[in-house]
Amino acid sequence: MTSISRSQHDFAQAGRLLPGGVNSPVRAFKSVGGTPRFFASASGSHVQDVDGNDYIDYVGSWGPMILGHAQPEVVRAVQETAASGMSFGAPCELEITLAEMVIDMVPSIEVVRFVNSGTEATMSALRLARGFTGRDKFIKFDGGYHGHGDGFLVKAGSGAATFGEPDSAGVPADYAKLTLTAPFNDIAAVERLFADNRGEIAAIFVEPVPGNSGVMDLYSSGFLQQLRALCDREGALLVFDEVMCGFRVAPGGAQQRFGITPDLTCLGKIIGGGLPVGAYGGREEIMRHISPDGPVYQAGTLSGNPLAMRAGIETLKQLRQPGFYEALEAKSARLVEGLLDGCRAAGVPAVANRFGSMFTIFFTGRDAITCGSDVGNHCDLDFFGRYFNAMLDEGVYLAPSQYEAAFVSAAHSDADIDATIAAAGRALAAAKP
Ligand code: KE4
Repeated sequence: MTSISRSQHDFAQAGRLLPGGVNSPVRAFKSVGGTPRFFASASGSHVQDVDGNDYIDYVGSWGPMILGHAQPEVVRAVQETAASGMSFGAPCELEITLAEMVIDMVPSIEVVRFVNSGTEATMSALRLARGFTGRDKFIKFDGGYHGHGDGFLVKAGSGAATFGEPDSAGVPADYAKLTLTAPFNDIAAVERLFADNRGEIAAIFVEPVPGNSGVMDLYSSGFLQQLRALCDREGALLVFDEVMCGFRVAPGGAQQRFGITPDLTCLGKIIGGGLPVGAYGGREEIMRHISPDGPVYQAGTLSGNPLAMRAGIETLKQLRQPGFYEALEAKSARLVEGLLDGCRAAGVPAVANRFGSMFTIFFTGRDAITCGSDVGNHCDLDFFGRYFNAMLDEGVYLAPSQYEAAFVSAAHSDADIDATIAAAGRALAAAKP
């Protein structure tokens, strides 16, 4: 066991200053136990904590660091841009450049608006969908996460066909009622919601590759295609929340990989290359409803700032290099197969869901994990917690929850993959009761 005394000291100090000692809840390790590591530095596929311990990183800041940490060209571009001003609060040409790249890469986007986080992107897209359709209700899925906008912090009401109920204190019950929920891959439940709320549903919000119940597959069952057809029939907008899977599972995101065209797309994470950038975009006739073109208001002090725009531009530039995704695919496939082989060798039942370089290993005896409730009902969360901490001790940094995804970056080497597979074998043995 390596020393983590400085992280322990820092966590105690941070706990006196910040709620839970963190600025985002999942970082507090609540579901896995142990002390969150305070990071001091990161480079490529590795991060270093304040006690000098080194880890192979599969969180990548929850997705943005697809190139690897401190990627030299991105760092140089940010340094250069910062020297000419961090934020203007006025238009700059870098916004045009990044917009052109996003519109060129993401098939359904004709017009785009930059914001500062995935949450801002989804909450703005929801307001836009309501403003464009004149309808107030919308559908999301149990286990889908779209940031912390009030309308999204809602769980299924008692009985799938009733209204949503707040999933957080502070969300008014009357507002949560406008959020309808259904299980992943259950098209009959979605049909029922439309039947019971005819003409009142503005949109369906879905992560086309969900990553917040662990990675889920909504494509193989035809579910995504059925949602598209339902929205066409009912006059609702199909909104792809590609904050996590955008630029991750393909250059044009899940919509390009699956050949399904949403009406609106939400982006974040990778688009900022590690700096705060979110975006939402779609068909011109919809996006022209956004102020100052139209009546739907949305604004932001730091939206489009030159620093964040330049980090995004340099990141997307590198994603577009020939062979980038093919190399990621090969590495990710080898890693996941090696991890599953290790589980079989250790007699630990497990399955994996993977799309490109985002994946989740579920510790379960089921043949497949296909919806959010499967994770709570059929995965061994205690085992995951022991495995997670054993992997930390082995120098491998995973997301501290079975409900999250792991990410492979362009910087992960063959040696990293081999070391991770070997470490997992030892961690599985350590985690067994
Ligand atoms: P942010 O506001 O955190 O930039 O984005 C919210 C968001 C929206 N949509 C999807 C599909 C997302 O995955 C996210 C944020 N993802 C989480 C990871 N599960 C961020 C990590 C955190 O909350 O600390």
